[in-house]
Amino acid sequence: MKKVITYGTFDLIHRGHINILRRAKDFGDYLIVALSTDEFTAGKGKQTYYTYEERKQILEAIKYVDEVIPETCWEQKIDDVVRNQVSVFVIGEDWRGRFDFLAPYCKVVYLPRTEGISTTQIKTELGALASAKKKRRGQA
Ligand code: C2G
Repeated sequence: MKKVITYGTFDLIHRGHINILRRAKDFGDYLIVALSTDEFTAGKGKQTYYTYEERKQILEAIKYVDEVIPETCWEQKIDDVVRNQVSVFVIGEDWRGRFDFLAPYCKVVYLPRTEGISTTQIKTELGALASAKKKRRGQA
């Protein structure tokens, strides 16, 4: 069994996430997603909409995902790769070069991001929608 691993926050799942999960799975036949815990995400300066448990439940419902494990720190990747006998590490090219230290342990792949979509963009646009609605109510 050829195992693949990827890491991320995966908040407010969108087509960019689905694209990288599908393409990561194509490198093997078992995909592990190391999902950033709420604490680790806060350390990345991000505030998630969904909790770790909610984000885990959503990921586990995606057909490309075989297993979800917690990402609690930056230093766990080599251990994750070795312990799970992972063949391929996949992540978006916004991280290009950052994880080359994994090369002695597994293939390291940086994939193009999906343009035009991000969790930040979704939050911003939903916020604008909510404000516009509130304003209309105030004028009604
Ligand atoms: N992604 C993508 N296209 C987008 C948005 C995200 O391909 N439009 C990819 C990212 O490149 C990443 C994955 O989706 O590979 C998850 O993205 P995030 O949830 O933003 O994760 P990130 O904050 O990059 O965390 O240790 C690594 C970190 O945990 C990665």
